[in-house]
Amino acid sequence: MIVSETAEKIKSMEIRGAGRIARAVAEALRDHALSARATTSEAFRHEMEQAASLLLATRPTAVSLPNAVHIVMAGLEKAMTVDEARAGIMTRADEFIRSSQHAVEQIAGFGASHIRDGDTILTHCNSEVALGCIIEAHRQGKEIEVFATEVRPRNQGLITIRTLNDAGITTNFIVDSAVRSFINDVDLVIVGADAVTVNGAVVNKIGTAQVAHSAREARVNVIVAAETYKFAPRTILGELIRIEERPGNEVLPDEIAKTLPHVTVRNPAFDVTPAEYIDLIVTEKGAIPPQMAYVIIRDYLGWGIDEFHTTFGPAGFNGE
Ligand code: RUB
Repeated sequence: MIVSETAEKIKSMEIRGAGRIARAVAEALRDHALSARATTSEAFRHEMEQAASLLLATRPTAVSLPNAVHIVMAGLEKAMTVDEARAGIMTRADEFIRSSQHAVEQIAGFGASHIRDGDTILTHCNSEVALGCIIEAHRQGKEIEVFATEVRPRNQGLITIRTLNDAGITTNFIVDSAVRSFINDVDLVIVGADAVTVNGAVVNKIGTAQVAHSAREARVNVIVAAETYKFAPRTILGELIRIEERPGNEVLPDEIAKTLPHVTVRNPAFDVTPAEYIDLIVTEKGAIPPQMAYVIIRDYLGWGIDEFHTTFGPAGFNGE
């Protein structure tokens, strides 16, 4: 798919969910490298950087996006010729896509082992990795039941209940504000992540923090399923994750909004759940307490602070 098409689909949320966004970006950069006409390595690099910038400008919160760009663009390092640069990008993109898919499978296995026979699980939004854990537990023969939220305003819960239904899992569909009413029937909350910061806070779909807060109060464990490339290296430098605020008409139709001149609709797409509300983050490298997020950034993303400055300049690679 061409880069502008992928960028448009990410913006419009036709491609959504942090993992899918990351793989789509890697694929777009690979296809762009394949079709680039540049005849010098400088021109090739310039073309690739322009493509990367377009992709980076689509949605600001899921750190999987700049991380995927960073990982794939590292294929330009040490390349002397256009052919070497092209091969570098394509190899890195293919590797990223393969390892991302593998990570989803590994997390499903690790996550399922935290689900007991007879458990009732609550999930919020539509996370491929969180659902992977639930479906794997069901596949292992555990009797489980799920509560899935609606996820206003974009209703990602509809995708979740379709997936759970197709897997044959007994599911209760509830409005977001019913979480507190049902939390005492729940044994475990499992959600995904768009970003994990160095202090173990998890950025995920708006409402996740309320879910985690209810769970905390009811002594229900909260597990976050997240691939290591959803950890945010630049938070080590003090950078904050930018929370996307989407158009108000996703919440209130324009024709109603225009009759209410004193009302402003606020529509943040994500919120931040503090580390103390999270019991475990399950990654493809194993489960960690959220307080160990730094170790994942250091050991598995393997990015030193110097690299932020040398590869993408002091402003960083996320286009901010
Ligand atoms: C999706 C969302 C998901 C995470 C993790 O938000 O918040 O929980 O991205 O998903 P949106 P996954 O619908 O706005 O993109 O586990 O699939 O990567």
